[in-house]
Amino acid sequence: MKTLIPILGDQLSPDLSALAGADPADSVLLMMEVADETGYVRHHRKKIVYILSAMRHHAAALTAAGWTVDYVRLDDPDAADSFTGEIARAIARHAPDRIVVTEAGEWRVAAMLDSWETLFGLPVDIRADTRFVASHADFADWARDRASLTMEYFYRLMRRRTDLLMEGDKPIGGRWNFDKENRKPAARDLLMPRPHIFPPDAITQAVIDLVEARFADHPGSLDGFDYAVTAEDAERQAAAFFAHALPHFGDYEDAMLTGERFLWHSILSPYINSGLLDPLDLCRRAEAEYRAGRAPLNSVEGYIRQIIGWREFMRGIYWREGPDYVDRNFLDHHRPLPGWYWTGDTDMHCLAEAIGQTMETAHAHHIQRLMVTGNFALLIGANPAAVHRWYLEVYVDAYEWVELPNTLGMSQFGDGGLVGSKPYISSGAYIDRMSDYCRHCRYDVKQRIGPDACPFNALYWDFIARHEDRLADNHRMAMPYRTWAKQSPEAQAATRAQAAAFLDSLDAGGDAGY
Ligand code: FAD
Ligand code: DLZ
Ligand code: SF4
Repeated sequence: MKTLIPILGDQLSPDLSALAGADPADSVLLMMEVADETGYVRHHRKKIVYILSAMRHHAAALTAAGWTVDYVRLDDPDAADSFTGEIARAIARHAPDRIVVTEAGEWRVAAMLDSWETLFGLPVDIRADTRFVASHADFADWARDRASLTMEYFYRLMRRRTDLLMEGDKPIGGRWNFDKENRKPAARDLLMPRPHIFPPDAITQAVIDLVEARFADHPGSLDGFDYAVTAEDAERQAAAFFAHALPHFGDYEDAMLTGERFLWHSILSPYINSGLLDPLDLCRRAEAEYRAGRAPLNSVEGYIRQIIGWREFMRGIYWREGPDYVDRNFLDHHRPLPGWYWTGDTDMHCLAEAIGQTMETAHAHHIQRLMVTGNFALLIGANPAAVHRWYLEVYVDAYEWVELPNTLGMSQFGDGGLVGSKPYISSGAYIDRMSDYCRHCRYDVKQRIGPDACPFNALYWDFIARHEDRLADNHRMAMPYRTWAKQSPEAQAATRAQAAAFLDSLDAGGDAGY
């Protein structure tokens, strides 16, 4: 029976479920570069280069392994614009008896896969994506009848299921979570780990040329592309992470430093999300580092929690909440993002750093995403759908299933507390504690009022005051509401006037309006 096996751009794994049991002699693997995928948002140009180059390298690896791969390039003159259009063309070329495909990573593409059986009159076997620990049904079972969905409890289930960092039924070290130990600011250190640099080979260079010619209107620099685009190179970065960065991963997970883009992070998310690396394998290797005494428990537990906890939890939320999750806007926020979110051209040093590096590299680490760009967007009342589109555009690791719950849920509180139990907001004091940004900034983080005051300060209290109706009952917000209530009416009015002037200036196109 001749089988057509489409492999989507985030399915670059040798042990993909669609390939299980397939006979290379009787199967055609179809990989498609299509305009719908490169254009459904204005992806950062490095993100497009990474995905298309990784796809081309993966096709070569599959061919070398004995598969027949039919690869459609974006500049193929007969190319269709969509996955469905390419399937129609491939059916005409290969006359398959059936299609076998691994389920898509997002609602938009899942709907396409669901339409193929009727559209083409062929059996279509859509298989579960076995690269995740929890299936959709597992998450639904866990979530059913719970009053609230707390990641920590889901994480414990994942620990038990994978047996990671377990001693029988008990967590190693007597606790499930060592996050309290993981909030240290970092000092600059000449021995800090540096991620590997993978200069473009001929395949990547051809993609860079293509992207330069076709995507001039997309954001992001193409200069200095140095991501891994093969499983072997991604593995080199993983090995470097375990050897040099994992031991301090926990301590400095939330730290930020001017000019230091990577700190002790793994920089593996693009490779995990597109399939070049296996997340569970990485977790087992992290555990082995702990058991061999080469990495402390707070680091290893923290790393494993991000993957089998947060990553799996976000996917569960995405599929459970449905395609209209994207429309939620609990706080009724409607402001557009300032234009400088695409340039980093602002006097606020923390934002200039996070956005500048994002435009240059298509990467920023978690706390920059959450407590700098996300925090600011939330404080100014940016439309969560617009914030979501920005994150989906600019990060090399961004696919809707993981980006949307992180952005709309965790960062923008758009779901009213499903992912996070309170809004992730802070004044400048948090950024000052966790970074050296404020020392390099033209604003004074200690001031709330006046021309030199850090904008985060007045915006923070203005947010608190603005949302009293919606948030005052949240017991995790009790402290800021008590503190706000203790301030004199004059102080409150001055703070709100300061915030209003800033927001007016933002709406007028500036970043500070004093
Ligand atoms: P590390 O700090 O080394 O963490 C280890 C791994 O844990 C990561 O590689 C990643 O696979 C996983 N991880 C960590 N935190 C999360 C999380 N919150 N959700 C899911 N996985 C997590 N991550 C994405 O992979 N794609 C996204 O589109 C994405 N969008 C985000 C948007 C916002 C607003 C926020 C706050 C976070 C987002 N994240 C996203 C999560 C996180 O920021 C990135 O996974 C991380 O920065 C990737 O860098 P790293 O590989 O060096 O991670
Ligand atoms: C993100 C992306 C881009 C930019 N381009 C392609 C592409 O040309 N071909 C492809 O197969 N996949 C691409 N992708 C990734 C897909 O959007 C991803 O596989 C879906 O989001 C999965 O649901
Ligand atoms: Fe950011 Fe305020 Fe610090 Fe400047 S002073 S870096 S704006 S937090």
